[in-house]
Amino acid sequence: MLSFGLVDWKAMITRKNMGRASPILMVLFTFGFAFGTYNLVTMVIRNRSVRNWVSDDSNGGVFFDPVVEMPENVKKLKNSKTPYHVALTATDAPYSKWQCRIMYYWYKKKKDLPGSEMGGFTRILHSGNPDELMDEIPTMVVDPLPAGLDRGYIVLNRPWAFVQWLEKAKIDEEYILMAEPDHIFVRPLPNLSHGGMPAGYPFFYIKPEQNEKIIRKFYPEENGPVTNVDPIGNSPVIIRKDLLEKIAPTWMNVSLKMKDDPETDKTFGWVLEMYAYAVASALHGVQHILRNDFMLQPPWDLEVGERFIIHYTYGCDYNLKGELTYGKIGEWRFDKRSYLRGPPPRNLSLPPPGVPESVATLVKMVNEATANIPNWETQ
Ligand SMILES: *[C@@H]1O[C@H](CO)[C@@H](O)[C@H](O)[C@H]1NC(C)=O
Ligand SMILES: *[C@@H]1O[C@H](CO)[C@@H](O)[C@H](O)[C@H]1NC(C)=O
Ligand SMILES: CC(=O)N[C@H]1CO[C@H](CO)[C@@H](O)[C@@H]1O
Repeated sequence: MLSFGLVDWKAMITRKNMGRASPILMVLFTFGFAFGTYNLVTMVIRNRSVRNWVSDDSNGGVFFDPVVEMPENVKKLKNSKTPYHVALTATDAPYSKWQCRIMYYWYKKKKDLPGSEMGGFTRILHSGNPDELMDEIPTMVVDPLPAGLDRGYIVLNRPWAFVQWLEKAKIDEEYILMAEPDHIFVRPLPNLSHGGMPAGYPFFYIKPEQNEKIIRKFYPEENGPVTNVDPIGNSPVIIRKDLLEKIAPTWMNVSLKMKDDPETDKTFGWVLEMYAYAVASALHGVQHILRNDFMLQPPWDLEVGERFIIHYTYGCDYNLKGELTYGKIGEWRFDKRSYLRGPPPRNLSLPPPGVPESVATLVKMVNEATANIPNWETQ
């Protein structure tokens, strides 16, 4: 047991108590294995368990975290949570404001529940000027891109907003969650990242492999296979701050270059800035743990289940029989785009019977927030 000549790490993933046979007090040993471009993994054997230990990334690389349990002393560390800062990029448009207010309401409600590793909260307001919500939501004002640079594609301001915030703000937490106004915390969200490996949500429409020709313009072959580019956007992502500090300026450059290239602009359209983040992180050798349970997207996901965030980007249209009429205005509907100029009214009607639980939960959560936020309809 002591002398692992060749360690089968795959077996370790599934076997938690490999050390049971030998009552060793404490043996530390280190070994490395080549796993693509992954770094060394250091293992700790303590008493009856073989466990993984630290995966540290000082070179911007990616780690693998093969084993399940941790020794007692590390468990204590783990129990002392690793909070992340919630960073919400936003504008001062009415449409952005009401979503931020609901978002922040649910952050406050879930923050201190068991399982949550949420730390502080900042709305990064990238319109350049304070707005009426400064007292309601912790906010830092940053500059928008110089006039004309975003070419009407407002989300190009996001990477620039992160660059400025990371430079200017004093952030207590070591990790950051990049969030968006149309996110509702439906369950307390733990820190899903693992050391140097951030966690992201795989979007079905982000397909680097199917866009190899375009990706290669920004991620040349010498960097590695196109599969290194994750099928994600910048949000939601939980990432270590020092990694985001490296990625954010590249993300900004890549998004501007992509916008400048007509073929890329046309092909990627409104998801261009998501691809830009995926490419920028790959350029820094950072890959993400892909967590399907990070979010749910009504009406496509029918139940909340074990997921953490409701992302209400899609319109929910149903007839009174509870049948989805996607793309066609429903007899009952909830669509954030119905409220471009101001907040939805309080107490929206609940969906008819037969509509999925995810949609009903979304509307109930919107209603709860709007009922409890003072001066809801005046902002
Ligand atoms: C971004 O682009 C500018 C201008 O081309 C360049 O000076 C800068 O070094 C680039 N930064 C990064 C991080 O790529
Ligand atoms: C909300 O609307 C329903 C009808 O859709 C009504 O029965 C209920 O009293 C309203 N609740 C509040 C708090 O206004
Ligand atoms: C619940 C959970 O996975 N928490 C993680 C938060 O971040 C730390 C640091 O990477 C991890 O070790 C925890 O496992």
